[in-house]
Amino acid sequence: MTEHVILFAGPMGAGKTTAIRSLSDIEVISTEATNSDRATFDKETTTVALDYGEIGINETEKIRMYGIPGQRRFDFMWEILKDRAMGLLLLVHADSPDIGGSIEEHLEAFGDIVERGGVVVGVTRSDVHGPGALGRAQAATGRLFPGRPIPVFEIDARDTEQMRVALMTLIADVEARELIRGSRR
Ligand SMILES: Nc1nc2c(ncn2[C@@H]2O[C@H](COP(=O)(O)OP(=O)(O)OP(=O)(O)O)[C@@H](O)[C@H]2O)c(=O)[nH]1
Ligand SMILES: [Mg+2]
Repeated sequence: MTEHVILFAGPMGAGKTTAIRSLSDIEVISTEATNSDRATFDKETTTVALDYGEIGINETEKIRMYGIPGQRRFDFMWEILKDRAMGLLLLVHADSPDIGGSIEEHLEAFGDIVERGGVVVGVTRSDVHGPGALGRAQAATGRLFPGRPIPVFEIDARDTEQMRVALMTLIADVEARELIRGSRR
C-alpha cells in the first residue's frame, strides 16, 4: 500500500477543517472546541489538536490528510505531524489581514516538507474578499522559494472538486520530485 501523508496548514479560519471534510471518504476525526478568539476569526469552533481524513485512490494507494490548528498556542501538533508529511497543502484566506506574512510564516515552519516533498497554496474565501489576494500569495511564495515555482490556486474549501484539483496537483508534484530524485541516484 502506498500512502501519501499530506498536512493541511494555514492560519485560523483558512478552511483546513472544511477542506478535509470536503475531501475525505471516511467520517473525519476532528477536535473542535469553542472558539475563544473571535477577534482573529469569527466562527463558532476552532481546531485544538488535529483533523484526520482519508481518500482511497485505488486498492494500493491512499491519501492520509492531517489538518493542524491555525492558532500558534496549539503548535505542539505542528511538530508532531510535520515529520510524517510528504506534502503541504497551505491554505490562506483572502480576507486575512496579512496574507503574505501568513504564507511566509508557514513556509518557513514547514520548509522541510517543501524541500523533501511538495507544496501547493490555496487562497480561500476569494468570493468574500475580492481580488488582489492571489497576487500577494504568489509574491510571498516567490520571496521564500525564488528558484522554485509553487502552484497557487484560488479555491473554495467547501468545494470538493476544487479541493481535489489542488490535492492531486500536490500529489503529482510530490511524485514527480521522487522520480527525479530516484533517477539521479
Ligand atoms: N465564503 C466562503 N467561505 C469559505 C470558503 N472556504 C472556506 N470557507 C468558510 O470559512 C470557514 C473556515 O473555517 P474552518 O474550516 O474551521 O477553518 P480552519 O482553517 O480549520 O480554522 P482553525 O481550525 O480554527 O485554525 C468555514 O466557515 C468555511 O465554510 C470560501 O472559499 N468562501
Ligand atoms: Mg480547523
